[in-house]
Amino acid sequence: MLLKEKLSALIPQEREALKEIKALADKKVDEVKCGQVIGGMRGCKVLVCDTSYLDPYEGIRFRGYTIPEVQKLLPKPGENDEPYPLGLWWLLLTGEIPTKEEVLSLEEEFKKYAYLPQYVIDVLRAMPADSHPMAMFSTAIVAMERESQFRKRYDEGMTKAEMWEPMLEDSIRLLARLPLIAAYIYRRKYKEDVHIPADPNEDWGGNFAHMMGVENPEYKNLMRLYLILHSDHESGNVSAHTGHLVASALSDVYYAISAAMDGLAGPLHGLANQECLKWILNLMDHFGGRTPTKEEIEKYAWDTLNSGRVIPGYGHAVLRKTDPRYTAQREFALKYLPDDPIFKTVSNIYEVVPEVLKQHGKAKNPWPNVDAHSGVLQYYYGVREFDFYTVLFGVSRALGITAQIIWDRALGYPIERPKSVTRQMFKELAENA
Ligand code: CMX
Repeated sequence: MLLKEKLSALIPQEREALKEIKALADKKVDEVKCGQVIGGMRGCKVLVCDTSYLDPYEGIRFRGYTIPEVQKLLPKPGENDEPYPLGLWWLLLTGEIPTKEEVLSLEEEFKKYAYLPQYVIDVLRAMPADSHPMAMFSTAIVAMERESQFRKRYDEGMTKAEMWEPMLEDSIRLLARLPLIAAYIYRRKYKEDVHIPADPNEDWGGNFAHMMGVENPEYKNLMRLYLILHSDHESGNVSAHTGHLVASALSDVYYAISAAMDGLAGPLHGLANQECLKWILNLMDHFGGRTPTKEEIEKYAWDTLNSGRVIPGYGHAVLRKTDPRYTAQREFALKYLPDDPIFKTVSNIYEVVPEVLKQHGKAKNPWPNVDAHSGVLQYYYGVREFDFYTVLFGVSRALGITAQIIWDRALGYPIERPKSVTRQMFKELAENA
């Protein structure tokens, strides 16, 4: 496999490079303030992640490339299409923009594992009809743990240096199936349990759109874009950090990604896309289904804040400007659905809410994040079941987390184990500092 060959060549160099950092073991890299610990470790530099970096004012760079650069440089199925999401996975893993041939080799490798075993279907069907799609998604993933090559090789006594190989194998097998699992959940829950077989001629991203049942080339493009945008956001966010933490105990990819999905399912993280479209549609309903004026949006936003709720899709723990993932989706909307009334509402909200949040004076970042725009695009193409939206996010996020944890094993990072002290000890530490 071309990707494995590339990684086999890269890993020894990167292990050597890590030795230089290990030699600096006693050097200070950060000072941690009391407020940071009590405040969810905000801003503490305690994680290392090479797949992407999130600059507060510039937004995400995947291996140094901005979103517009990635859109321009990664190979595409056709001239006017968005890139292959698996090209991004190659980039995250290797740091290099792949050739089309390299991406197509990965597409072929994925196709070998792109089937849904009957036992996974049975597990999903056994879950009560009102189970949340994210609970179903996470359950299906962990159910497949029995197939882990990593666990098998661990039981056979593989060395630490070999661990990245079965991690890569498991990741490919899992990622190959995620769109099938997600589409199965979608069609079981919302489309009368009628399922659409994979199309062997489609790429990983296009096939996902096809199996969801939206036969529209624009939606396939949207899906490719979506899968790229939501993939990686360095490693401190809840889902990526959970994946890293769980995998640090040498739990395999199935355990790590299932746990990561449980974190993504929280309304302050990935579930915000579901909450956000709900907020927008409630806002429109409140004004008789029409696009509300900016004054009306302002009042509605204040009502939300005054009732003690957050405005979903706005704010971020790291970002301090409009999320470039929001901007990329806005550009897609301007191209394909400029006159859609919900998109117009999203645009008006963008002109009003940052000012409201500034006046409100609490949120450190009044600007929109990725979740403020993703729902309207799905809704436009007919995917209108909000509680499914986080599953779409999850399929994409698994690209980033698997890339991160394959490298965790390649570099032999240890089990994560920070120190906790009692609240009293912590107070004394701060008082005596
Ligand atoms: N609406 C109202 N209040 C907000 C707010 C928003 N959109 N964003 C932040 N605040 C509030 C916080 O709740 C906090 O209030 P308290 O002091 O009463 O607890 C205060 O402003 C300070 O928060 P912060 O330091 O600016 O933000 P945090 O790093 O604590 O939280 C986030 C970041 C994303 C959880 C928060 O902005 C939020 O709840 N946003 C809405 C939900 C959302 O869009 N989440 C998706 C994020 C992207 C993703 O992970 O998918």
